[in-house]
Amino acid sequence: MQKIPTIPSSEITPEQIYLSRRKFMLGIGSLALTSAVLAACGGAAPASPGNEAATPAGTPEPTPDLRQELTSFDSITTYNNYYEFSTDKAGVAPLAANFRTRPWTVEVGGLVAKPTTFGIEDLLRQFTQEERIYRLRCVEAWSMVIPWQGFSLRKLLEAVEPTAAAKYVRFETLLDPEQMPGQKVGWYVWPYVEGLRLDEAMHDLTILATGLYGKSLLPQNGAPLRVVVPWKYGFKSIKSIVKIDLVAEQPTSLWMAAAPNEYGFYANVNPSVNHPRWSQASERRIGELSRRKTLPFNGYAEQVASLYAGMDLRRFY
Ligand SMILES: Nc1nc2c(c(=O)[nH]1)N[C@H]1C(S)=C(S)[C@@H](COP(=O)(O)O)O[C@H]1N2
Ligand SMILES: [Mo]
Repeated sequence: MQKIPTIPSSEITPEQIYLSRRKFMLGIGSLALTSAVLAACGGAAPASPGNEAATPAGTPEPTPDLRQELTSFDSITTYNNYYEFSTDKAGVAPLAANFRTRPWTVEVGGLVAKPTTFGIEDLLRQFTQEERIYRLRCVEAWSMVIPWQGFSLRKLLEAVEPTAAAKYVRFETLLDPEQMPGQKVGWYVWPYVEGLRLDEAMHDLTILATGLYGKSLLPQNGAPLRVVVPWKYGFKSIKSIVKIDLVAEQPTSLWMAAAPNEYGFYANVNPSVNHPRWSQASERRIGELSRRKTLPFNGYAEQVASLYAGMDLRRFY
């Protein structure tokens, strides 16, 4: 009898499992998934297997399909910036391995009509989880392409009904030095804080991520819930969030407090505004040999440039 060659399950990568499941979902016509990919790819129909009919002949070239550029699961989960655990990228995952992500609550309040504390299970149940494949560009000039799952931050904010006085959103990471040894180091003002202008927070590209590559987030990537703002430097995408407040004044982030001349509030990816200590014109894509040119707004200019119309982006960096 002929032996059918099979791949031992230990050799199947998370990427292969993710891609085969995704193909299946496209086959059955998952609407949420398809529209999420459209949003993440700039509005043009992606050329994906089983979906060729979506691009009729004669229409302009579709936006490059980021699915072709996915960074490996291994790199995404072992090369991390998460100063609460370590300033050494390879040291984060081992130190975060036993981080407790259940039970977990997120308190959403401030200038809202309906302040609410959500359990993480409520968020997963109440808001449809979509796939979003985004570039991530760190201010340190390296980048990745990550297939997140999550939901638009806008949906959560709408649920609590911001008042007319709300102009900004302020986010806070868990404060727990027993679990997060980096918080015992006095260089930074803990907890990690980040902020967005309300219209940035309400933009469809801004998500709360709960997973990547079809699996729940691992602690090193900000489990159980983190922000992802793909057109801004990675430090804006705050991890392991416990508090979200609608506020009237521009919040001061951890990085603004630490080095105000180096890290501004906006932090939009901008190849023509250099960091005081290095160029931002190009980047090292993790897993690739040659450098790539950095794109204005990290490749999302078409969707977000209008948010900054009339602003001097050299001054508001
Ligand atoms: N709470 C918290 N969030 C954080 C950070 C951090 O140190 N603490 N690092 C930021 C930086 S600099 C980057 S580049 C991204 C990295 O996300 P990743 O490790 O999931 O790729 O997380 C951001 N969010
Ligand atoms: Mo970063």
